[in-house]
Amino acid sequence: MVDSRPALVQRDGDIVEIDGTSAVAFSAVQGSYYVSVKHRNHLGVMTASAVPLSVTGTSVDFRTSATGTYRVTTSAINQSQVTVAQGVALWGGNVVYDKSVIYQGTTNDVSAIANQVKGPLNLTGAANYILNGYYTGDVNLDGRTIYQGNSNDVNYIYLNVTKNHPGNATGQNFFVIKEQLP
Ligand SMILES: [Ca+2]
Ligand SMILES: [Ca+2]
Repeated sequence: MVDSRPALVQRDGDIVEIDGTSAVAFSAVQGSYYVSVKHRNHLGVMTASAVPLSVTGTSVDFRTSATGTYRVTTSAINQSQVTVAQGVALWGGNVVYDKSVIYQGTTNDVSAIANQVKGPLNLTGAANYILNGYYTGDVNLDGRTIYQGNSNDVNYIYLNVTKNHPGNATGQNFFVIKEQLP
């Protein structure tokens, strides 16, 4: 890694400096680089080839499959992004930040949501308690971590693992979605 920056994802998908408006700037010398983005509870993604970066600014659009992305192998189990209605997106549901989205099995991301919801603010330990705030269990980024009930965050993990991944044709609960970074 040559350089990295903390940045802010805006609601429309733009990634900007943490001042909320400026383009993300790096201090590395002008040249061509692989560009990757990582997120606190999504799987990271990287361009398949080096992108020329200069002071004039370069747009890298990870929302379109036309932007080639790196995959460990071309096997169906290695998918760098999920196909969504708007194009392609980062795989959501990496609540336990370990480069994998897991619905069922060891180090699954679902139990982590339960643990966060059943934390000290939830005095009765209710499974349908709505935990407001900035937590990795908030998979859909609506400001609420929900384990059970309407708009729960677990369902996104379930759908990504069992329905949305081309490498899991039989819809197995224990399929592991792996981050596609070198
Ligand atoms: Ca994980
Ligand atoms: Ca949520």
